[in-house]
Amino acid sequence: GDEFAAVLPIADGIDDTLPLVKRLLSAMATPFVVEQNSLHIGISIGIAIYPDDGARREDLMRHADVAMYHAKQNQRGFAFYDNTLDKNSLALLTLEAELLKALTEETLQVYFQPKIAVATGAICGAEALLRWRHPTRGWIPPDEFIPIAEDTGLIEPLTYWVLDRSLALCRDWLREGRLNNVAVNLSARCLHDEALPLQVRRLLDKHAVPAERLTLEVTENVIMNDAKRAHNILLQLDAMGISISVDDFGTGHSSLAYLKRLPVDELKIDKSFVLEVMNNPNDAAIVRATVELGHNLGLRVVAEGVETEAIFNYLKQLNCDVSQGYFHGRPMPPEQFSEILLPVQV
Ligand code: G
Ligand code: G
Ligand code: MN
Repeated sequence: GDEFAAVLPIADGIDDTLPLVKRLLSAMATPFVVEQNSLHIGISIGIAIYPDDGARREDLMRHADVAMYHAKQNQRGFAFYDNTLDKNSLALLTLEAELLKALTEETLQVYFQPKIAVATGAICGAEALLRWRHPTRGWIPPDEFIPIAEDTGLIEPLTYWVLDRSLALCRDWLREGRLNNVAVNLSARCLHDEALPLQVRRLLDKHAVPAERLTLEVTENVIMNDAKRAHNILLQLDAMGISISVDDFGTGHSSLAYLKRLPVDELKIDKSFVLEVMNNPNDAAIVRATVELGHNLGLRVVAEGVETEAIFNYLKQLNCDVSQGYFHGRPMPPEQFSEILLPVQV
C-alpha cells in the first residue's frame, strides 16, 4: 500500500536517527511535479530502535507501526516508539493474540440495536455493535479491545469482519422489507486505508446489498483529525450511495465551516448530552441547537442514549429524526433482533 520501511543498520540511537528523519521529512515536503501538476504528499514516520524497542524483527516492525500511528496525530510528522505508548504491552500482546483467535473462532459476535423513526415510532434501521465473549474473562467491552485492535493493525480485518457479518445477517431482512438500513462503525484507522471504498464495494456485492442500505458511522474527531485524507475517502463512499453518519457529535471540535462541505448525511448527537437532557438545561440547549443545526445543513439528526419515554417525547417535540437507546431496545443478538422486526409480509 502506501507504507514503506527504512532500515538504518548503522544508526545507534536517537541522535543518529533524527538527522535522517529530518532529511526525509524535508524531502517529502517539496511538492512532486507530475505532468505539470504539483502534488503535495504527507508523510508520517514511526521509529523503533534495536534492541531497546524490540530484539525481533516482528517486534520492531510492530512498534514502528505504533509510533507511526502516533506520528499521524502529533503534527510533527514523526514519533519514536516509547513503551508508554502502549502502557501494558504484555497485556496488549496477549489480548492481540486472543483477538486474532477470536476472529477465526467466532467468539466475536455482532449485536444489533434498533434505530427508531421518531415521527412513526417504527424501526428504521439497526446499528451493528461488536461483542466479544472471551472464553475465560467473559464479556470484554469494545471500548477495551477496539483501541488495541487500532494500535496493532488488527482493526482492518476486524472492521471488514464486522461489515461482512452485518451484511450477511441483515441481507434477508433488507430484502424482505423488514429493515431499511444497517449502520456499521468505522474506526480511525479505516479512514487512512485507501483500499476501504473498494473493500466496502466488494462486500456489498458479495451479499447483493444495495449501497443505499448501508450507513457508515465515523466519530467526529476521526474526521477532523486527518480531514484531508478522510474527506477523500468519504467522497468515494458517498459517490457509491452509502450514508455517512458523524458519530459522537458534540464531543469533538468540528469546524462548522468544514462540516458543511463534507459529504455527510447524518449527525448523531452524543449520548452524553441526551442522557441528562431532561435534568440539565445546558444539555437540553445543546440537543436543541444540534437538531436545528443538522436540519439547517440538510442532515438527518439521530439522538443516541434515549433511555426513557420522557426523552423520546422531548425529541418528538424537537422534530429530531431518529432515536436510539435502551428505551427502544438494547444491543441484542441477531435472533432476538429479528423478533422485534415486522413479520415477513406475505
Ligand atoms: O455498546 P457499546 O459498548 O457497543 O460500544 C462502545 C464503543 O465501541 C462505541 O463507541 C462503539 O462505536 C464502538 N464499537 C462497537 N462496535 C464497533 C465496531 O464494530 N467497530 C468499531 N470501530 N467500533 C465499534
Ligand atoms: O459511539 P457509538 O455511538 O457507536 O456507541 C454506541 C454506544 O452507546 C454503545 O456502547 C451502546 O451500547 C451505547 N448505548 C446505546 N443506547 C444507550 C442508552 O440508552 N444508554 C446508554 N448509557 N448507552 C447506550
Ligand atoms: Mn456508533
